[in-house]
Amino acid sequence: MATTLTPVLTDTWDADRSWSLATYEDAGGYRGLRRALGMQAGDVVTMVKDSGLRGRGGAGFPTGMKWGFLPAPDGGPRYLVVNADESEPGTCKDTPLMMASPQLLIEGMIITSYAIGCHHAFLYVRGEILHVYRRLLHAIEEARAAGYLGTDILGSGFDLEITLHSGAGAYICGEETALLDSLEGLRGQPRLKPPFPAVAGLYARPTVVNNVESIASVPSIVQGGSDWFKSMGTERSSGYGLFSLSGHVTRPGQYEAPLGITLRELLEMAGGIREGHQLKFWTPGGSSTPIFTAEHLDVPLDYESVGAAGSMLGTRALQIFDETTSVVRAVTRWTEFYKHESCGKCTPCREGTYWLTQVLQRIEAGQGTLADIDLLLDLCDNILGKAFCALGDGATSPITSAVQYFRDEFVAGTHTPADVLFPPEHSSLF
Ligand code: L3W
Repeated sequence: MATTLTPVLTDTWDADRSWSLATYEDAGGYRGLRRALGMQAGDVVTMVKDSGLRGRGGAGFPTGMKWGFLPAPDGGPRYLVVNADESEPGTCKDTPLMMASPQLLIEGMIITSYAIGCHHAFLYVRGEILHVYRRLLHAIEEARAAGYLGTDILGSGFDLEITLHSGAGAYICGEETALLDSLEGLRGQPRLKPPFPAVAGLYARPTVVNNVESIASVPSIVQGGSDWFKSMGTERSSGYGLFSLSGHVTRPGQYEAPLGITLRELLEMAGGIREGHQLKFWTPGGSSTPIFTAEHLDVPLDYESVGAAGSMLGTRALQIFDETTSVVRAVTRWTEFYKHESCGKCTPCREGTYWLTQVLQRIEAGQGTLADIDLLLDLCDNILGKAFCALGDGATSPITSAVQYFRDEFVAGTHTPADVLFPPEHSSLF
């Protein structure tokens, strides 16, 4: 189930057997592919560039521009890798998309592969979601049987195979280069960039890595055209996207809407904060983005406006917390996650997330000191921008923003030790 203002990605989610090829074709599925196969590959890339589509996996990098970074063909293979390793706390859009409409993703993968000259695409799914893996496997088989995959697709002369790969349940494998290492059979750890995957990716060949929702947006862009896509959203954040509302909201779920919608508007569709309670804080884009408060209800949820207000649009995972939630507890829980998921490759992240967890657990237990709050901020300062990949940066975002907006709650978790209250040199005063 999804609520939608822009029925594209979620258009068929409520249909009977929405995941089947028959339902997808009845609703107009694979028309985008037919159109793309009649175009020059380069024109498909231009169309996606012109649409302004930006990566839906968190960073918002322009999708068509990324495709355009691939070097000129040299006769060797080039790959498309779809990142379906969705694991960021609160992020839960790609899983329902793949469950409800797997053919939309497959059609997007075929069009993208055609556009970039790839004949072997990979779909990397997180290990814990076996039901999604099964559904995708079935969908790939249905697509192949119908002539959408394999050799000479729809008589176009274009060949493509898709390999579905299950990860083993590591958050770091959502980082694109760790994902590539994992796909190659290595331990998933991030690689140094540059070179970016576009230049040297899977098996050191040019590779486009895109998020599920980005690729699922491609068929409608090819069908509707770039101007149609740009008619939604804002000037620099065009189109629509999935906004995932979770937590203390009356009707949690997926809301498809143009970028630039506000949380206030989304909450109206979602029945508001649960009855009798008020909004306390929320994440605009998963737990790796600085938290927002009730002050930010009217911030347009596009890349620029959220950035200007001090956070990131990220994955549009809107985790909503009411006044019954301890911000210290929430932040501690997120930090425990990052500590657990740190791959250990770099010292700032490996040691820093461990240390942050110790300090936060002390404060949560009411055993912290006032100096611990400065220590938290100092640790964050020593991780941000100094870790090997975005995991470390992300771990600091909820902490620094929570201290900024709710310092009192951190202070309440401290006790002032006796040697500070009664320093020995002042003992004669007492
Ligand atoms: C070629 C250049 N390619 C950049 C490509 C790059 C990548 C994309 C974005 O992190 C964020 C992170 C999370 N030549 C290029 C180039 N590229 N310059 O553009 O790159 P980057 O480094 O900006 O971001 P990233 O490392 O992909 C993603 C945030 O998303 N996030 C994500 C959460 C969700 C999950 C999950 O559930 N699996 O990760 C939430 O906020 O913190 O900042 O493709 O190669 N010159």
